[in-house]
Amino acid sequence: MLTALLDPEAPGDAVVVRVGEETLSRRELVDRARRFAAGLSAPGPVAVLAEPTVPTVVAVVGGLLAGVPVVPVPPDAGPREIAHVLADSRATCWAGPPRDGADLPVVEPAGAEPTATASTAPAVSPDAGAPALILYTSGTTGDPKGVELSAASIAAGLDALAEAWGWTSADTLIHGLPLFHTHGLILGVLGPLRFGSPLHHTVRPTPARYAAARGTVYFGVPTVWGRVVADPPAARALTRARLLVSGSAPLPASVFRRLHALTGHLPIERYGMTESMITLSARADGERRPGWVGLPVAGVETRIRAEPEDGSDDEPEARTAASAPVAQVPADGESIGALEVRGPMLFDGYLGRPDATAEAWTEDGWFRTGDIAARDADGFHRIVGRASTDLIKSGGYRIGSGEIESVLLDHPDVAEVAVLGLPDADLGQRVAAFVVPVGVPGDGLADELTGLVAEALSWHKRPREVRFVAELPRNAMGKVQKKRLG
Ligand code: MCA
Ligand code: AMP
Repeated sequence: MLTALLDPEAPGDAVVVRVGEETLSRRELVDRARRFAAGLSAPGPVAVLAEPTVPTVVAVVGGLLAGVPVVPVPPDAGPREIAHVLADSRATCWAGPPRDGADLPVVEPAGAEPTATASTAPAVSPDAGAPALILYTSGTTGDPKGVELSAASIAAGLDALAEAWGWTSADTLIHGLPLFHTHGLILGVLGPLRFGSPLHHTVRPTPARYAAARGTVYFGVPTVWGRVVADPPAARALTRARLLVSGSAPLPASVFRRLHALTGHLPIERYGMTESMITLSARADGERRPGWVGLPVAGVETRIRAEPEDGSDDEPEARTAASAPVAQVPADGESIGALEVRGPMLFDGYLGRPDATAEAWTEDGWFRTGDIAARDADGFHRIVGRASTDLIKSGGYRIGSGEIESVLLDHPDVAEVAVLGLPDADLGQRVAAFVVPVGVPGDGLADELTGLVAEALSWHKRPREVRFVAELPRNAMGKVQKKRLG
């Protein structure tokens, strides 16, 4: 499985991965990953606590080498989220420091020094049909779902980006993004390993660390770029880069322009999803336009379905039979509709959720992104927003309002709750909880509710704002109308 992504036989003493102050040559990485793989005792998925460290990189590459699915676990996840991810993925072992909710045999991290008993062969027989990665991502309701990505999809997705961005072994990649998502892990770690371009992970994506790191390609979510332009000396240090790449959420046009003014670079914007990897991007050798996410990358096709204007809050649903022609909006850059994509980098399905998997695809084989978009005559795409208010993007993290609501409803002082994303200058959207309390809310209730979510789910999913309201606005059918809150 690993060989489909990167060649473990490729020699090399040069540093290929640096995380914080710790470095690894290609030879050391492959050696440690092999020893990690040899320490796996069961063929099931390996859960990796995805702290931004060298052992995380070793464990991910080791799992891929063994051919078992790798399940990255957010390091800030609470016991409830960890328990869900481990049970849902049927992970059979745990790599990383102990955590509440992770009651599995621990695979010892492969250290720098080989042990006398170390074998170079993986101890388990890989399941050829198994996914390479299972990434947990939020939906509009319920617990996060496991997105199954094969090595072939990952390789196709990465190669398409290399083509669009001219990404080669001559590049050094800099970023400090989390290692449990597509952006930081697949693009940000597997990408450089596949292309032989050194990676310097800065542990946190701060302007000062980006400025201090010496690279040619920099990755960031819009929050990171917003913080960079708020620190002009740090921004100016990036003048030496070849490409500044933004994704995971909309980059405000003001940040785009400021970045250009401070660094001389027009940022590359690209669009993707956990389920699809990156499907749209500006090109290194092409136009870069503020507010637009570019062209389909190699192998990708898009269509923008005209949607009936029914004012629905829901994700688009199957409204057209396979045989009926799909009405698309005109490619005039203004008309908007539901973005659907197809291409070789798409996921295989949601683990154990055939219902959700089937719903994600049209009957004629296109993936429904759930995003509303427009396209112009040159094929450039603009993302207008999500069809549903129940998926929030905060700091580039995808957060489902349903999972937060269900945690808050467990609190005895909460009668009703509606969670949504409110516009936020730093995070794009901030998670806000509108709570109908039972009786008069106590002084500490807002902090208590915030802490409850941070502890049960993840720190990054906690509401940044809790507002107490007498009632929630509802339509005639009794459905909460979130668009009227805020
Ligand atoms: C952090 N802090 C904590 C904890 N975690 N405190 C207590 N308990 C915790 N568990 C503290 C930090 O130390 C810091 O404190 C403060 O909280 C804020 O931390 P900061 O890192 O600045 O976080 P933030 O402001 O909340 O977040 C901004 C961010 C973050 C760093 C940009 O949102 C981020 O990493 N986003 C990336 C998301 C991403 O990669 N998405 C990709 C999805 P102090 O300030 O005192 O030090 S994949 C995807 O979307 C697709 C495919 C695509 O298109 O890419
Ligand atoms: P995730 O699964 O966490 O990768 O989140 C995917 C969602 O992030 C997409 O469905 C979009 O709503 C949003 N997204 C990703 N990249 C962009 C971008 N460049 N511009 C606007 N939205 C984006």
